[in-house]
Amino acid sequence: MKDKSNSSSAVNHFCADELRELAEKIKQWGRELGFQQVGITDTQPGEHTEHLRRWLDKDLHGEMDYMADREALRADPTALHENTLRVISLRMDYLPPNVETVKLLDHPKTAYLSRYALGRDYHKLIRKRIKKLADTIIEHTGERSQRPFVDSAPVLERAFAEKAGLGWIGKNTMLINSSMGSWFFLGELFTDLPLPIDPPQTTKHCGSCTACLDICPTNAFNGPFELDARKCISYLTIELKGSIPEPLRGLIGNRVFGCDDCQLICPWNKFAKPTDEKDFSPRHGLDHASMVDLFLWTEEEFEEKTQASPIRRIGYQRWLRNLAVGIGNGENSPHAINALKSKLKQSPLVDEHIQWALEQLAINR
Ligand code: B12
Repeated sequence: MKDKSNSSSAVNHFCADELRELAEKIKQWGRELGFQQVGITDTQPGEHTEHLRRWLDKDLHGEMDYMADREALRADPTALHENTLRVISLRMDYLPPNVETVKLLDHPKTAYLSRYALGRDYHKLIRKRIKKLADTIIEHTGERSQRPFVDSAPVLERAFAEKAGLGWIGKNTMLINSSMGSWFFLGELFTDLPLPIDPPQTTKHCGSCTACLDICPTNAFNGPFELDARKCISYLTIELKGSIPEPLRGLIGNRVFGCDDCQLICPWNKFAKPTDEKDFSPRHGLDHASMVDLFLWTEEEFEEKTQASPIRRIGYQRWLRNLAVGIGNGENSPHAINALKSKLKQSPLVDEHIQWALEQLAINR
């Protein structure tokens, strides 16, 4: 079904039936590439640009300047990629089978790393797969104007996923799917193909439930649908470059990289199905590692063991910062105290959090 004119600018030489057939094929190709759900929508993020503007006005994005810098691109996909007529939104589940979750929270010795970060980095995998989908579309339609995106691009991913029918945005701001919960990543393919649009998810199924808002260890939700990222443990352990505000350190518990609490408590996640995507399987025993053992990694070990992992992004100093806080919230033992002392003189940032941890352990003797 080659585009008879074969030039990306002339995008509509397909009749409605051909486009409908193509849309079904694209969803099939997406599933064959490991995406559990594929939806198609237009390029209008609608009310979400106002929600974003209000969120930025309240500085709820903290140090995430990238959320403000490219606000205009987030509001208009055609400004991000010319000729874009449709956003193809794709869901990839990531919860590894047989990993502990709730039981690990606030454990005095064992580290809790958010379940999305136990295996290989999803950005590379998802971008590669969406690129493959784009190439398959070109094989069938001729040259196209298309571009894959995942996470770090200025795209309101959850807004488009909700509009493409993949689920609804819950009170914890996660996209939730009634048959899968929220344990999945999102990605997009911007395309110049005028494909038929799928019906949006218009109903939210949170009802009167506020479990996610109530369970948040740092009380980071100002209310339904509004997260103060500056208080979110995921932000504090991943995005924040400097010192973790002291009043929040004790609330972090053993959550040393990201946080899943507002997902773990969500009743819709009882329907979550484990992924068979090998890349997301835990590596280096990260799903049940002791905080002291992880803290004692040398910089070389950190570099080696976090290769192609989402963890690599925070760097060794922030890794030690997070673990010092976790150990400070944990069990007082000569082993923990010696480990903390062994990493002094790393950097002012790490020293500050080690000193805090030693004080906590002394207090909680
Ligand atoms: C910045 C960011 C963060 C920040 C801020 C989170 C946030 N809520 O904005 C931090 C670092 C805290 C973070 C944490 C996490 N993140 Co994050 N993050 C992003 C990123 C890059 C941008 C999100 C964004 O646009 N925020 C802007 C604000 C304004 O949006 P918002 O808070 O979601 O608010 C929206 C809703 O409230 C919505 N809304 C809907 N209905 C209503 C009704 C009303 C009345 C109102 C007011 C608003 C409203 O309007 C707002 C705009 O859409 C996206 C990738 C992307 N490009 O989209 C990934 C992304 C959202 N993150 C993701 C994940 C997995 C996580 C973590 C689970 C990781 C972890 N385990 O630590 C946590 C979850 C924390 C949480 N509850 O959100 C996934 C989510 C997948 C899913 N199922 O939803 C994404 C999509 C990445 C990906 N490609 O898979 N993240």
